[in-house]
Amino acid sequence: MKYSKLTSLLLILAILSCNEKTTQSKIETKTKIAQPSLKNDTSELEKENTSNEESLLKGEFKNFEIFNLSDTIKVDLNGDKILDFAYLSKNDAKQMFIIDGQSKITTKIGLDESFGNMGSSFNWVDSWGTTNDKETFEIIIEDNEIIGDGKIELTNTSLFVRKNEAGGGVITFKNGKYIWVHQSD
Ligand SMILES: [Ca+2]
Repeated sequence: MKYSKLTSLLLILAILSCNEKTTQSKIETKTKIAQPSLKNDTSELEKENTSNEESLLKGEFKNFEIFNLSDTIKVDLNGDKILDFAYLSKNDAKQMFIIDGQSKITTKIGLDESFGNMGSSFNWVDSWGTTNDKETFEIIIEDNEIIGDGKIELTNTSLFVRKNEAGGGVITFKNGKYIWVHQSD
């Protein structure tokens, strides 16, 4: 009698422990969650930014080409039919230089008085490129106030610089030097 009670007790304990194991293994089962790929999203975003930039510029230029800030732009800027090289320095100051294709002389851009305080550094520039438009608009600022606007004739292929949603300007070769045409409020 005593023996049989003990057997029953052991049997009950064995069943209980078995049940516990089953529950535990259910909890331990892990579900794998698929990681969404971010790569496609990023390239879509870049595409969107570029097309936004393009559509904004379409309102300002008839003919233009956007370049990367790290690109050297090879185009004749002074009208002598020899390609010149324009680039932005890689350091934080982002200064602009143009190497004349014929004389190989490097000119630092931004020193002419037409640049005001826009030319000492171009680190504010988000995009730049070239335009072949024959004329462009100019916003005339005096003492930080807009006093008018007008049209400026462009005799050569010119560079433009832009800050997102803030405007910028055009750099064009006129009367023997590179000048600034202001296109921002
Ligand atoms: Ca040239």
